[in-house]
Amino acid sequence: MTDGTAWRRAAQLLRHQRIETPSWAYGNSGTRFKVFAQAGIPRNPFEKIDDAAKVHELTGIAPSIALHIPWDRVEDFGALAGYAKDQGIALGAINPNVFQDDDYRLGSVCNPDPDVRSKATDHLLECVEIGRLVGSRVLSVWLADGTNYAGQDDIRARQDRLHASLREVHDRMPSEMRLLLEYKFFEPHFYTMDVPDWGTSFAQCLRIGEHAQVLVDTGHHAPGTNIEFIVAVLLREGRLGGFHFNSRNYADDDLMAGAADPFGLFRILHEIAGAGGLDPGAGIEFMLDQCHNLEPKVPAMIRSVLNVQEATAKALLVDRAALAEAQAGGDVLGAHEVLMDAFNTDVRPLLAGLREDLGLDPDPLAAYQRSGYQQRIERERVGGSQMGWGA
Ligand code: PSV
Ligand code: MN
Repeated sequence: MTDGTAWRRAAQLLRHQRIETPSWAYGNSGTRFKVFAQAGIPRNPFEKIDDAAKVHELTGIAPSIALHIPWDRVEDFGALAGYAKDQGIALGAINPNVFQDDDYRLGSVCNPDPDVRSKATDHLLECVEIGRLVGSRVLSVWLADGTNYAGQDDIRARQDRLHASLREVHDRMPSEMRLLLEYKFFEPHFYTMDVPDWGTSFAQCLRIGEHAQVLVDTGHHAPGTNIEFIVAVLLREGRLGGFHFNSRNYADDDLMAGAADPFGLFRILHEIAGAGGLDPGAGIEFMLDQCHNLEPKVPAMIRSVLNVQEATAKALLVDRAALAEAQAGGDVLGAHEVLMDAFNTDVRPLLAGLREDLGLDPDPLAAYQRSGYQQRIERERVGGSQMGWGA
């Protein structure tokens, strides 16, 4: 049961929610076994922007697209930003890529070879410059660095190298930019990853400087990890920079956010909402990082944005006064029930109403099907080469 006042308060915050979509999710993707090509896939970063703009047009809450460099490299980044603006969106986080070059076999900024470290650091600095050119305030760093065998390299020396590089980058960023350091517990290395977990990222961020924060990719944890606990601690420390939302069944599956475990997504958003992290200006980046291997990309992205929005709406409907009372009284079952009441609320009609208030179609997926956009891109995007993960 939802009382009108609670919903009105929730709706205020939901109007301001912003979810960034990743450029790479619009390209072809697959597994190491097969990439299935789809019709209508973008052939350049401009067409990726068109797709992201469509997602924003229909959802109203996805007004930016993250770039991955060099996958999204163009001659003139100012022109790319101008093009995005004309389509109604902005360019968001800049994701450097220091994992797809032969030089990075033994790592990028943690590589034992100082020349390779310089090359990687230069690329990070180039991404800072691209960010400055396009008006982005986020440098989102994920490193594939690590080792495969005990004794392969010195673990502490690698942490020192990591610090030296990221400190240099941090200190050369414009003051309004933040460096988000993403962690991942495995892959592509299996003995050590240099940033395997939130603790390592947090410790590095503390030493790097005040504009360094942790990025939580929901797919980058061992099964059973309590992600909302990590979120709560980072929020408390003021070092939660943002998210890469996606779903996983096993590991870094990168399925649609909210598909495999909507309750897990809700629990994360409950922690964020409780700490004021949904307030405008809270500075937490809500980004998606996923690939659509079987399903059509644009509607899958719309679905994912809506899934995050639904989880957020439910989190905002938690009766916090009742929860606090139950918690203070040691009422275990009562407290849990307050949370489950919110989770079990069907927020879809409420969100449809919110969209109507904003002048949007109440059902973005149906609107997409009616729009003819899919047919148009399949018709028009012929010739040239389709973009894909890693290109
Ligand atoms: C790595 O698995 C990751 O989550 C990082 O965010 C990358 O930049 C992204 O996926 C794209 O491959
Ligand atoms: Mn990620």
